[in-house]
Parts: sequence; structure tokens; C-alpha cells
Amino acid sequence: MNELFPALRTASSRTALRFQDRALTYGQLAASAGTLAARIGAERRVAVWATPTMETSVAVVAALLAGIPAVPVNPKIGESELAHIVSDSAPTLVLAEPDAELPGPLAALPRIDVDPYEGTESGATAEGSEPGTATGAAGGAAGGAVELPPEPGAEAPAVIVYTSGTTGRPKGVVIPRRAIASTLDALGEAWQWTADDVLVHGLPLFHVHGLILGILGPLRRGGTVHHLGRFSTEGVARELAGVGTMLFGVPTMYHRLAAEAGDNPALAKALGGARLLVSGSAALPLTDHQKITAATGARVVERYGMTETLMNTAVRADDTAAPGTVGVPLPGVHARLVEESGTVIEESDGETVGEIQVRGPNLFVEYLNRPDATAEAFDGGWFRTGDMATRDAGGRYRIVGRKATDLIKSGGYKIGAGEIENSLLEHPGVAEAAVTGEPDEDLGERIVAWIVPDTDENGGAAPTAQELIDHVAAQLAPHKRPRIVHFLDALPRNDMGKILKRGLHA
Ligand code: MCA
Ligand code: AMP
Repeated sequence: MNELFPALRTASSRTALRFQDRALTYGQLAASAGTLAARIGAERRVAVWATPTMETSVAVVAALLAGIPAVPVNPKIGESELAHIVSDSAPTLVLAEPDAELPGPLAALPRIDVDPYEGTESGATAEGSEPGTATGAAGGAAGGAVELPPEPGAEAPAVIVYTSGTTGRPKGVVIPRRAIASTLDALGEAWQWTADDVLVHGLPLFHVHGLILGILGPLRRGGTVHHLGRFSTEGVARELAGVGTMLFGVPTMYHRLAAEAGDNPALAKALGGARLLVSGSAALPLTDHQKITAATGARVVERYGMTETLMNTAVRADDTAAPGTVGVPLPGVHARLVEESGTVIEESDGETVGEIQVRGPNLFVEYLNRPDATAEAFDGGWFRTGDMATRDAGGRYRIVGRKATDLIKSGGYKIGAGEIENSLLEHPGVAEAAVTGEPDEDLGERIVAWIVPDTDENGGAAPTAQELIDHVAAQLAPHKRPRIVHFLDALPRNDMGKILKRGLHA
């Protein structure tokens, strides 16, 4: 594997990162991330307080340059989830914005405040250039080669991202450098993604989609990213009407764009002018594909991946026949469909459904501290995705569902029902709890909690729905909060005492 970010060594005056009115050229980024990498030194792991900012991007690049695994942390994370992540990943240092107030377990760690302009000459008010244009006196390092640490081995852990399972606490997915390099190069090939592209997105930076694809992707290509700070349809319209060439988003974002593009000609024109609109993290409903195409003339391409596998398949930029599919396996990725019985499906008939299993250089190393879970995730070298799909004669996969009903995809976030049930059961007003997902136009699925209240433990009163919603938001994360709470006298159970979730919605 060559180095992760060859463009950092050229230290050019091309814009690497832009967050609203702040930008960094490759020269400036090499100088500031290089300086920070030297300050990080030889820690075991660094936690990154992953706000959607320049600071987070520089912190992660610095950790990668230093060869120290970075653990991005959702800045809206709740108490009990944070305690778990910190004790499980045991970081020895935290990188954060200077004015960020860190919660307990992170506040107790040694901290470096990230200054994205440290080591550059231009100072904190610097304005980066647009791609390809010279900035004259940009960073101190601009134009010259920068001294950067040697590239660590390809198998070295680069990033640890926490992801939900059906039960229990989130698991830390250890992602090596070769997985990042290979997935980004494969996408580069499939999408003809080059240094001339300006990627626009407003995704969070504590998951694979926003961080690895959305920030590290443009940096590996030597191109540019314009991050919106937070997603808005206005932000997308503005950036794509400007220099933006590509958009990354989750289906909820495309749903909102689709709803607006019909009566917003400026938005429709901006979307129509983009070179590539890419959706991922969950299925984009056909109706949203159609609405966007009707309003803009452009199509949305989907790609399919997972935290554990990075990207597996993608609709290629030159494949016009694929709406509703997630495309073909990316270069280097091997995919197969497997029946419940373990039989490998040979048909490419667009009908026979099996579980997608994958292997290739895009895969993770292990779940941190969980050899049991790691072993269970594989079937003789093939990673079991849990996603059910068909394959057509063109080799394109179409995802039709998921094995585990206890995994909910809401707003593109994967959320385990068991994790929320456990959190609800910790509330004194809850005697029994079950969590399900139900269809939601905007979020894809919404989280529904079914509660048998415990009035004795709760001072004689049943908890309110809002109290339980706030409890989950504060303990886990706001995106894991139930959107609907039903109170019941008892949960439907079978003879063995197992909760019959299918009976709940009836
Ligand atoms: C609401 N909020 C609360 C509460 N209720 N906070 C505390 N307590 C409460 N009770 C706050 C939220 O924190 C948020 O704050 C605001 O209210 C609105 O929240 P919400 O309605 O949940 O979200 P939204 O603003 O409507 O966001 C929709 C979204 C978001 C932008 C689409 O879901 C999103 O960013 N999704 C991206 C998911 C993603 O990146 N997934 C990648 C993982 P505030 O207003 O301050 O924000 S999958 C992956 O990586 C794989 C590899 C793949 O294939 O991609
Ligand atoms: P996560 O575990 O959060 O990384 O999410 C990975 C899961 O997201 C996959 O196992 C799929 O279920 C889902 N996913 C990602 N991309 C797509 C897509 N384009 N279409 C359908 N599902 C997707």
C-alpha cells in the first residue's frame, strides 16, 4: 500500500477542506496536521471529539499521520454510552476544539486543543483558495515539500468506529489503513472520482460515511470537500450551484431534497448540475429516486457498505440502468449470496434471495476486545453482513431486507433494539420494555418503544413518554431516542416468556 494521503506531500495550494468560511489548502493541512501529529507522539489511542468541523478533520488526519488509532466520539453522546466507549477503547489522549466542554470520562484525559492553522503562516483567519487556483502567500508550507512521519504498516489500525448490534453495547470496529485506502481507491475507480472533484456533504463525522468517505475520500483523491457544518437543503443548493461537483447523503437527506426540488427551481438546477449524487447508509426508496430525477434530470446512485466492511458495492458512474440497486462489487471486493442452509446461490436471476457475504481488502480487523463477536461475524473467511439481497444478470445487487429485525436504521444510523431496551429498563418507571422499528417517510424507520410502567418504583406515577425519550437521548444519544412510546399492561410473550414483537404492532 502506498501512503494514505499522497497529496499531503505535494503540499499544493489546492483547497483540501472547507467548512463554511474557513478553508485549508493541502500545504496548510500538511503543516497543521503534521505539527499536531508530532504533538500526539506515541499514545495508545486518541479520542476525537467529532464535531462537524475543521478541527475534527485535522485531528483525524494528524492521528493517521502519527499512526495512532483515532476513536471518533459523537459530540451529542449520552452518559452511559460514552462511559462504555471510553472504558472499552481506553484512549490516552483526547483531541477537541478549544472551546468544547467535554463530559466526565473525556474531561479526565490529557487533552490537546486542535488549532487547524497551527504551523501554517496564514493564521486563523486564512481563506483557502478554490480548487486549482493559487493562493499566493497561502500557508507557510504551501508549494514546498513537508516533512511528514513515515507511513505505518498497511495493517495498522487507523480508526475505531463504534457500531450497534442487536443486543448489548456498541462494538468498536477496528479499521486498518489498507481498508481505507482500498475502499477509497475502488470508489475512485467506480465513480471516476478525481482531484478535480469538490465533494459537498453535511454528514456527521463520527461514522464511516461522513468521516472516511466524506473527509478522507477527497483527501486521498487530492480533491476538495466542502462540509456544510450541518445538513440543509439551502446549503446543498448553494454549494452545488458553486464549485461542488458531487454530493454524499443518507436517504433522509435525499428525501428532503426530493420533497423540495419540485417547487424550488434553484435547488433543482443545482442538483441537476452535479456530476454525481450518491446515497448510502440505508435504502433510498424508488419514489425518492423518481422525484429527484423528475425535478432535476439527474439520477442518484447508491452504494452499499457497512462500518465493518467499508464499501462493498456501488452503482458505477457509467451504469445508467441501475435505479433501486446498489450496483456491483467494487474492484477487489468478493461478494456472494448465501441461503439460510449455507448453500451458495449461483443464480443471477434477480429473484433468489440470500444473505450477502463479503471478503476483500476493505474488511475490518476485529471488534475491539470482542474475539467472540469477531469469530461469530465470519463464515470461513467471509463476513456475514446480515443484509438480504438478490443479484441480477448484470451482477447488480438489490437489497431486499435484513436478517435481524432487532436492527433499526433511522436517518441512516444503525440502532440496536436491545441497547435501547436496556437503557429504558434502567429507568425506575419501566417494568418491561420492547423496542421495534416502523416505517417512517423521513427517517426510513422510526424507533417505537413499548412500555409496561412500574408505578411502585416510580413514586406511584407512570413515567411520561417525554421522560423516557429524554432518558434515552441523555444516556445513549439523541438519534437513538424513541419517536413514539406506547404504554401497555403487559407485553405479548410466548410460552417460553420471549417477547413476541410481531404481536406488538397488531
Ligand atoms: C431532539 N434532540 C434532542 C432530543 N430531541 N436532544 C436531546 N434530547 C432530546 N430529547 C435534538 C437532536 O440532537 C438534534 O439536535 C435535533 O434535536 C434534531 O434531531 P433529529 O430529529 O434526530 O435529527 P435531524 O436533525 O432531523 O437529522 C436528520 C439527519 C440525521 C440530518 C438525516 O439523521 C443524520 O445526520 N443522519 C446521518 C447518519 C449517518 O451519517 N449514518 C452513517 C452511518 P441539533 O438540532 O443540535 O442537531 S452508516 C455507515 O457509515 C455505513 C458505512 C454506510 O453505508 O454509510
Ligand atoms: P452501519 O452498520 O451503520 O455501518 O450500517 C450498515 C448497514 O447499512 C448495512 O448493513 C445495510 O443494512 C445498510 N446500508 C448501507 N448502505 C445501504 C444501501 N445503499 N441500501 C440499503 N442498505 C444500506
